[in-house]
Amino acid sequence: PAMWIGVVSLFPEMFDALTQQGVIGRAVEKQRIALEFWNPRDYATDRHRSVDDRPYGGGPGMLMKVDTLRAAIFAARERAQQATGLVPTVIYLSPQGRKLDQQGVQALASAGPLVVVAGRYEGIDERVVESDIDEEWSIGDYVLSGGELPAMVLIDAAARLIPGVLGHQDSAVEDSFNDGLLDCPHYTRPEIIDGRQVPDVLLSGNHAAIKRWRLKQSLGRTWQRRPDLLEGRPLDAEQRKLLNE
Ligand code: 6GU
Repeated sequence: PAMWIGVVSLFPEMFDALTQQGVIGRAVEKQRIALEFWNPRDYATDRHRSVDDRPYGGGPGMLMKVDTLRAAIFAARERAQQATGLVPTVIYLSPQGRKLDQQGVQALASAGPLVVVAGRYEGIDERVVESDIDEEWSIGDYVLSGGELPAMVLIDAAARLIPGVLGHQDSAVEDSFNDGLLDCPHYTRPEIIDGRQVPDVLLSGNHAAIKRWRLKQSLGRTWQRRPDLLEGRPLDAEQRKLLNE
C-alpha cells in the first residue's frame, strides 16, 4: 500500500462509513490504503472490561483508562513498524491540537505510516500525550463527542492526496484549496433552471476563456467569503498571466 494507517478507537465500526463507501472505500479494497484497527477494550482484563477511569481532582466525566489505551497504542505502533519497516507518527485528535488545514493534510499524507488515536470521554491522561503521542491535531474550533469523526476527516483528506486513490476524473490537482483559493461555481444540465442560464462562457468551448473565468470566480469568492485566505498571498505566475490575457 502507498499509505499505512493504524487506528486506535473504542468504536472501530464507525470507520465503516469511511472504508465501505466511495473513493476511499475503493482504495482500501484495492489495497492502496492499509487501515488496521486496535480497540483498547480488547486489552482489558477485568470482569467489566473497563476502558474508562476517574479523573484525579474529581469533577464530571471520565478519562480513557491508561493501561488499555497504551496497550492498544503500543500494539499499533509495533504493527506499523512490522508492516512498513518505518517508525510511525502517532497522532492524537483533540480540540487542543494544532488546527488542521490543507497544508497540514499534505504534510500528514507524506509523513509515512500513521497511528491515529481517537479519544473518547473527556480525553486522555496528559502523561500519555507526553510519552506516546508525537502530534496533536484538531479539525476546528467546536467540540465533538469523540475523536472518531476527526480521525475519519484526517484520513479522508490525506488519503485522497495519495496518487491513484482518486480517479483521473476527480484529480486532487484541481481541488479547491490546492492553490489556496475557494472553488469556482459549477454547473450541469439542464441549461436553464427556473429561468437561470448557465454562464455563456461555459458553453463557448473556449478553454482559455473558461479557465480565466474560473480563476476570476475563485478569486472573487475568496475575497468576499474568506479574505483571510488572501492575506500575504500573491498570485502565482500562471494566475497573473491568465488575468492579464
Ligand atoms: Cl480532534 N476531537 C473532538 N472531540 N472534538 C473536536 C476535534 C477533535 N476537533 C474539533 N473538535
